[in-house]
Amino acid sequence: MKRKGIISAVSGLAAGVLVAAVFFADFNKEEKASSAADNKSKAEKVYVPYGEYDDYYMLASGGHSGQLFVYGVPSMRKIRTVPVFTPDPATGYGYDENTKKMLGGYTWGDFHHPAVSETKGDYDGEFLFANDVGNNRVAAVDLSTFHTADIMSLPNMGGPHAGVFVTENTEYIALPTRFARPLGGKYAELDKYKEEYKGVVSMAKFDRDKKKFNLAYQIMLPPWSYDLSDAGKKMSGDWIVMTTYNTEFATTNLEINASQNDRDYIVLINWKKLEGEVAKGNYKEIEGVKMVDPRDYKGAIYAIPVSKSPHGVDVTPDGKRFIAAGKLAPLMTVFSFEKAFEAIEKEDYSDEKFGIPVLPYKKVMEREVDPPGALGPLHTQFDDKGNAYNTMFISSEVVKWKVDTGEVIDRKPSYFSPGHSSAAEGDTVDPDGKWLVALNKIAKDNFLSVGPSHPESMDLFDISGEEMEHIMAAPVDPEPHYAQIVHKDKIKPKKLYEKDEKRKNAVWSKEDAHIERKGNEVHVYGVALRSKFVFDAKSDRPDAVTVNQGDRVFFHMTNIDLDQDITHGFGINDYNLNFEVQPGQTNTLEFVADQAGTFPIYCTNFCSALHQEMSGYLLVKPK
Ligand code: CUK
Ligand code: CUA
Repeated sequence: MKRKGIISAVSGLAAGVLVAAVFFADFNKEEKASSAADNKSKAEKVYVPYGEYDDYYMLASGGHSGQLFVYGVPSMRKIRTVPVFTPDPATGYGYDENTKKMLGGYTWGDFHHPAVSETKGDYDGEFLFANDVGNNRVAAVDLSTFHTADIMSLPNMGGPHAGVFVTENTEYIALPTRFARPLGGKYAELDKYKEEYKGVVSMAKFDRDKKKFNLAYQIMLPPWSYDLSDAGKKMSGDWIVMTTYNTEFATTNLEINASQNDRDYIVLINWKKLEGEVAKGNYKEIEGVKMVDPRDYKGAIYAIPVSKSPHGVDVTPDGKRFIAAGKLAPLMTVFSFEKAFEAIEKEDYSDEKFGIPVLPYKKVMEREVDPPGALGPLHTQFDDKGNAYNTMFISSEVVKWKVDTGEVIDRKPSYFSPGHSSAAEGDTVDPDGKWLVALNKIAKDNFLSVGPSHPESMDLFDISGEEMEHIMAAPVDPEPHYAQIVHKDKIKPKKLYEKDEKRKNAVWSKEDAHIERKGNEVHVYGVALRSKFVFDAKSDRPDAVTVNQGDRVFFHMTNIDLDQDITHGFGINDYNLNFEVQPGQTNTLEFVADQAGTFPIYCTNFCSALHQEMSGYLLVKPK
């Protein structure tokens, strides 16, 4: 294995030389270890024989593609891209009436953190929630169909980066802001930052039956920045923990100005308490949202000092501790919920910051874990044996250590510069301890070159033994920030959309296909089946539709092939339109026929030997 050019990954950092030395040493060790026999057994570990399945779904955020990437683990085969925040012409997402409305005109999103719905702190596999840092949205993907079910805009936010994470029974989907901003996004000079700008946490609720979000309340916070945070579990289930940076209130040149203080803060918020206050009417309505200031309610918010600019905080599977990863400080800090609750109980605090009581660091902190030479710790994952795993962005490695003692057990390089990692069931009360995927920011020479910019890279580690074993790297489109690895038995996808005779706009037989005209609206109630479209059963050309230029046309199409995987597409030549109907699904395409002429319609999704024949015409009579 040849590994070169790694120094540039850490260039610009004072510690670069030191770091490079540390992991060149590691590479040599690794090179000796990977004999041909080892490689064969590695290949066997990821080989899934034809006819069998991967054990896990990896549900990875698609970063600034706005989409969700579905991978199989351990094979690391990509299975699907599920469109979430961005239109997808292949599936017609953002083209058909329903998804177009859901996207609300946005053509991109920046999806950082997926969170699968939980019951008793365990993934229940029903829904996946997603944040959009780019355009302040939260989405729910229905994991029975892998379709986005709802998207909600979040007012008052400056990028909900620090979510999503869910409380242990998905009571709330929490999304703290990244950038402080005046409420309502109003104009306020940067000189007024401290007074006018606010940090906000959105607390969303999701109704699983109606598949709809509602924004229950928002929590107003100081204008700090927040990074990926977590909800408590079991004994700490009423709490959320959040990291902060920029407690300096810097408004320019953050790279320097937001790193001045040696300590930033972890913020503890009792969501249960705030929920009670909101129920009692103790909130202000701001920009149409119930806004609570937790400083008004004793016991609702506390801060704990932490080494500067932490990037993530994660709660251990037993819910007893929370671990902050330093980013700029080369260490992980283990805090104890028990000790924090004790300090709160005894009112053992005297300091405050921005009106928030500050618990004494020494009393709540259990230990600092500082593996020599390990730099840039970001996020923490867990296994079933009481170990934690931290990705080290700068020294490009994964560090395994014992939560109870802080003892470092193993360190393995990753190729290169991992952000998050994701362990099998790694966010639950019951992690599996089988696989860990490091989500790397830099691929360098891992794959055949595709020019100056490379794909991102994902390293698969086997973490079932005492030592971690690096198994393989797989390329991935930009850019998974985080992923959750869910056991395949927990996700129960549907085979078909059930036939529902009462469904609005649906037509279930060829004979019932018809066209209705109301003024300048033309509604086509059509069916798609192998291998034709039927728009009007009574016509001698049932696959042609004639409208007048300027008409508003609705194609309500139902796929009556109740047969798994027989999806029909629907493209209109020259009209820049395509959508699809999955087996048993009804979908509507709405557009104004502003171009006169003759336009072939064809099925875009290969569906049978006569797929090429599956076509028709849209005739638009000139005015
Ligand atoms: S972030 Cu990108 S690597 Cu948005 Cu959780 Cu840490
Ligand atoms: Cu229907 Cu191709």
